[in-house]
Amino acid sequence: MARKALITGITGQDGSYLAEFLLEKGYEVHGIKRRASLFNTQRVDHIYQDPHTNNQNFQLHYGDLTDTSNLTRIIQEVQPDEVYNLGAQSHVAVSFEAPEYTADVDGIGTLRLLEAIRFLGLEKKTRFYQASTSELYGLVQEIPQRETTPFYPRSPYAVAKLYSYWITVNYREAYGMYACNGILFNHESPRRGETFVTRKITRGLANISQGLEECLYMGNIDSLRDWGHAKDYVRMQWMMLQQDAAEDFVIATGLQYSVRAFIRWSAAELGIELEFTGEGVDEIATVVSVDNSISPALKPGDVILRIDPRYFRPAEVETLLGDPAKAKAKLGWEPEITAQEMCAEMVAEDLKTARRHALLKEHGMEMAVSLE
Ligand code: NDP
Ligand code: GDR
Repeated sequence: MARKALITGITGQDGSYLAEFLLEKGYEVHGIKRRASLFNTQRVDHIYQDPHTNNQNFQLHYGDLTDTSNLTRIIQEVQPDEVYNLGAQSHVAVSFEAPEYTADVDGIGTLRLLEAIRFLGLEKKTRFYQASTSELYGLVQEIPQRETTPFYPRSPYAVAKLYSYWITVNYREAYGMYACNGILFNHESPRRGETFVTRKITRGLANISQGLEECLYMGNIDSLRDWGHAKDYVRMQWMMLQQDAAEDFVIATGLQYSVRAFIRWSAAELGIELEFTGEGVDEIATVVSVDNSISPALKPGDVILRIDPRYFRPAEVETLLGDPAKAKAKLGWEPEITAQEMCAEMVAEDLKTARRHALLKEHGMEMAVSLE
């Protein structure tokens, strides 16, 4: 019999890659999707199976992490061998605007799942993975950050995730459940949500290169992050549930770059050389030279990036750098895709979309480009 996995957040970036990965491993994959007024399954549509056919190994269930009875019913129906709790209000800046909702979903949602597993008597059968985060380190107490580094969360998102981290540890210790935390540093891909910084940059610059937008407005571009590729990171989520005993692991590349560096790499992929001038909120980026075969809409002297304080956060996490030594030593895990390779892949995908939109525009079929 195929092993069964239940993924919350299956419609998100990680959920979609993890679902692909588990299907390839022969799992029967179940996922929880939220009811929305528009289709919200774009990231998994390519693996979706017509519900009218038999022997499906990929099934979606309507649900929400705020709904205890719904979660309990789905777990009872599925009887999963593994639960991956990836569902979350995952945007740090948004968590300052919706702190209570974020706490409910990202904090209490985890408790609801753990309690459902226990209540149904599955605590010895069902293994549990919690999507913990480098945001727990917040105001960093040690460089680089490892499993033993003290936490100092700096946002409602991180505080909610701190609760989830500890309730996962607590259920492991109190009830002997196989429950573990992956403390994952930032990971990105062409499927990254459009308002996270890397995707905002690759998509924004690709649009600008084709004349679909004029300027990218950014927040703190001095911020430093340890960026990996989501594909490498979901592999590790599965590996963490295949050990003899549950343990928590930091997943990171061990390399750190600034948001400004990511902007430069993205621009370079589009044949654009940028010069940054000015300071603080007056900083701008100007095109120094451009390859018009890639970026036909631009010329030297164009200002394509400005700072907008609306993207500053009430409390910022300035620097994150992970130490993945434990994951390497105990699980043999190492990232295979570099941040620069990932950036190139993201730009290439966003450029394809921007070119399609530009072509439609040229033929009088302009499509509105969503902006934040
Ligand atoms: P995404 O934002 O891409 O996906 C989040 C998923 O959670 C979506 O499927 C979303 O559904 C779902 N979701 C949101 N609210 C609810 C709710 N109330 N009930 C049920 N599902 C809900 O995040 P990622 O894939 O990037 O991240 C996966 C997890 O890993 C998250 O928990 C995130 O906090 C955590 N994490 C992410 C890191 C990263 O760098 N990507 C690093 C460390 C941790 P919908 O599609 O309908 O919005
Ligand atoms: P983060 O990711 O907050 O680290 O959380 P994000 O990409 O949103 O921000 C990274 C850094 O870039 C700075 N920044 C901007 N960020 C956004 N979104 N938009 C901007 O315009 C902008 N300008 C500068 C931010 O201030 C920040 O310093 C992500 C999420 O996936 C979390 O769910 C996850 O837990 C952590 O990564 C690890």
